[in-house]
Amino acid sequence: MAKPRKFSIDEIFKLAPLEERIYRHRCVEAWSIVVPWVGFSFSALLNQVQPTSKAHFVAMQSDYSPSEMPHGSGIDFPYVEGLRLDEAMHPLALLTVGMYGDALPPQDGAPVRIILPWKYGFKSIKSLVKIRLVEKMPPNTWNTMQPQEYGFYSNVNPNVDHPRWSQASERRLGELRRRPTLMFNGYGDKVASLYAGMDLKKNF
Ligand SMILES: Nc1nc2c(c(=O)[nH]1)N[C@H]1C(S)=C(S)[C@@H](COP(=O)(O)O)O[C@H]1N2
Ligand SMILES: [Mo]
Repeated sequence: MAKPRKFSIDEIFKLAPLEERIYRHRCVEAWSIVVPWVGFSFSALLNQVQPTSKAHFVAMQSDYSPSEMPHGSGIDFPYVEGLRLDEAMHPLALLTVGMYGDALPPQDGAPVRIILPWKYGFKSIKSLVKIRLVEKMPPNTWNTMQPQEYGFYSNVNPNVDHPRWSQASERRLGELRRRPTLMFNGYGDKVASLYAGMDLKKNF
């Protein structure tokens, strides 16, 4: 990046007008929910630091404060995620500061998280504190732990099953009947071009 810098939370709040965006959220474990988030396109933040021609990927890191956030899930901390730069710059990628018209509560990723509605939920990193622009594909927590089960891209895809369960359908929280899962979680008309020519079974 040509202009690396730190942002205070107040600066982030004022970077761009806050929008309410109602997105479908699909967890890799086949539950789903619809959430009204508050934020603005991630690109507004990334443009501030001016990505150079060497920036091919975005590496993101969550806060790691063991005293404030005790954990026992067995995953490596801090939680990390990554995106290709063009995915991160896509207008649907949301830098998120709120939900249901209010600030994000701690459990949903306060004070800032990313929401990527066409990808499985684990890509939507919570409590984001550090972002780097890098040349090579960065690690992501779930892929590092179980590479056969969780890929880097993790685009919602009803045709590529998880090794231990089907991804063809999902259970919307609060509903009894399962509904069919949609390619790219229903956002294909906007994001499919990012993956033109890619084998999505290999790049799961
Ligand atoms: N830092 C961090 N981000 C994370 C996770 C996590 O454990 N740590 N879990 C992911 C998973 S698996 C999902 S489905 C969503 C859940 O978001 P929610 O807790 O707001 O429902 O957050 C994702 N982001
Ligand atoms: Mo998840």
